[in-house]
Amino acid sequence: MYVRHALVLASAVVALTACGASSPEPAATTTASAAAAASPSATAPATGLTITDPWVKTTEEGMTAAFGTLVNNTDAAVTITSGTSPLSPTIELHEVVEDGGKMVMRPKKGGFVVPARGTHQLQPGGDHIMLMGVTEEVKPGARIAFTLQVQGGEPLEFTAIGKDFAGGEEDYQPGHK
Ligand SMILES: [Cu+2]
Repeated sequence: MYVRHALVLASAVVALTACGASSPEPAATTTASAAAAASPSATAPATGLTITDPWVKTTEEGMTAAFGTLVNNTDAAVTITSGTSPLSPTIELHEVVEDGGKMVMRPKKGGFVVPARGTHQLQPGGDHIMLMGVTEEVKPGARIAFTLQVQGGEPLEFTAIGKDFAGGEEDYQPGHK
């Protein structure tokens, strides 16, 4: 299970680096960090903000979420205030918090803050980009465009890859069970 998970992530990075290649090469010899460093398509030079391994949980319709690791290469904190994607007319920046003994998700006040020279994880069970009204099925390997608005900086544009996330339904949207 772990091995398969790692391979899927590595394939996503290769797909980004290849910039449109229809069939990603096996990624066994490519480390995630090396691929990310060589991936200008995921970089917003004006802010020095990048995202590594961006992915979207596969779904037929309705709600899903996007994840990845935001990386701030500058000496100042960067705040992401909103996001857009052709996949969903409504997108929110969510966090998962404990409320009365159960975990619920809600819009994150102030957005996502990526510390100077630091990272901010978007992952199942934690902060995530919430797609509220998915308009078409997301299949494994799908390429979904996103734009994140950055306070006082250029938007970050990237392509997230559709990925199955088995057994994580309750973790990823705990408030909707
Ligand atoms: Cu959510």
